[in-house]
Amino acid sequence: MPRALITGVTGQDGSYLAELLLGRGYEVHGIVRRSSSFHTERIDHLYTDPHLLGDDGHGEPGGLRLHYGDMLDGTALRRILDAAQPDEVYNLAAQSHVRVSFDQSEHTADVAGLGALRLFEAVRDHARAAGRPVRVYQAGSSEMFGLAPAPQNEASPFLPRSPYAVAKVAAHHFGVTFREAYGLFIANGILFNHESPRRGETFVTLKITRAAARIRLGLQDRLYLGELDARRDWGFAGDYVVAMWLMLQQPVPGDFVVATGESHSVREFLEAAFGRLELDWQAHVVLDPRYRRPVEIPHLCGDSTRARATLGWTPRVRFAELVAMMVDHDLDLAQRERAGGAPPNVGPGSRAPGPGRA
Ligand code: NAP
Ligand code: F7E
Repeated sequence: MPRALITGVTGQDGSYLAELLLGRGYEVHGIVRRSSSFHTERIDHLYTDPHLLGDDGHGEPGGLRLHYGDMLDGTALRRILDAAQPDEVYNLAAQSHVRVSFDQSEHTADVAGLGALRLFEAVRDHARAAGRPVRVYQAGSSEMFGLAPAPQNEASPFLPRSPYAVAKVAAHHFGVTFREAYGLFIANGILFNHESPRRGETFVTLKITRAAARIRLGLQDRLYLGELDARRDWGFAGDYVVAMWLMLQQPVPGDFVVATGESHSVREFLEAAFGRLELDWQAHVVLDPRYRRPVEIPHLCGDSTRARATLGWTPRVRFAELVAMMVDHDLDLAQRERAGGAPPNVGPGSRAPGPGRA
């Protein structure tokens, strides 16, 4: 039975990837940060309390197993590698919000940049000590391209425009360096924006679909947003984790752009999402400078020719279907909220803007 370790398993991509790997017969190990409150909603449906299985720590292989750890703690990463003995490691952990990375630049660089280095060093030592190969996926981002003209592919320059993007560029180069210096199998995915009903609430897509659904049901009236003209290449997270897995099944490691090849502005996303609910977004959206970044990236649109040719990967969900999936999910959520009588001031854009609502 193959074993995989996922950092960032509690995030959007971590949950889809864990589902994919469990479905393919992997034993999946995930790293969870200690928190004062539960934050495992995205993977609760995949996890069985070992006590219910009669597991004394030496139970049957398989399933999802969770370990406390943090990308800031190299010792813990090494112990987790020893405990999990993974064949494949997926490094998805990051402070992944671009706007927040301007507020928490050192932390973002530590987790997303140095964190990757800590993990690669730990994998290098673990693989040597265990005497077997370990394949690593590094979650790179289209943000690394920054101002490089669209469409961006593997040959485009990295011109990052945020602390987040700079940290991801560093992680990318750590990966290439460790591949060349030590012969480690490290594949760098360069993924363009990918969304789903499990997206974090402060990313623009889910912020819009959540608000549109609540406005439709009279649970809120306004949605506060920043830049509306920026264009992004939005795909479905469930499709993108397949590309991650395929990268680790190749005979040699490489770097791959993963994208739909279609870009839309935030304005177009608003039109599609509100339009599905027969609402006029212009009657509800209020521009709020606090949601703008100090510098913006105007246009990201990926050319994933290499991934399509080499991995045989292709995105199944296109823009209109993605928007519909998210709006329909959030409408169902809002209907349940209304039925439960939750207070009307709960939801993105209607709460007092705070650090968590960026
Ligand atoms: P996400 O939903 O924000 O999840 C990030 C994960 O990282 C969460 O599990 C989070 O744990 C964990 N994490 C944060 N800080 C950590 C730390 N110090 N130690 C250990 N874990 C930590 O992000 P996502 O959308 O799933 O994206 C997955 C990865 O792909 C990220 O690295 C992101 O930067 C990258 N990426 C995403 C996109 C996209 O469009 N989604 C595109 C390109 C690249 P908590 O639950 O405890 O916060
Ligand atoms: O912003 C604009 C914002 O925060 C998209 C992360 O997964 O994808 C994501 O980064 C656009 C930007 O995603 C609001 O200025 C307007 O132009 O949803 P976002 P992102 O910054 O593209 C990349 C590939 C990653 O790697 C990242 O980890 O929408 N925008 N008004 C807004 N954005 C937010 N969040 N909130 C607003 O109110």
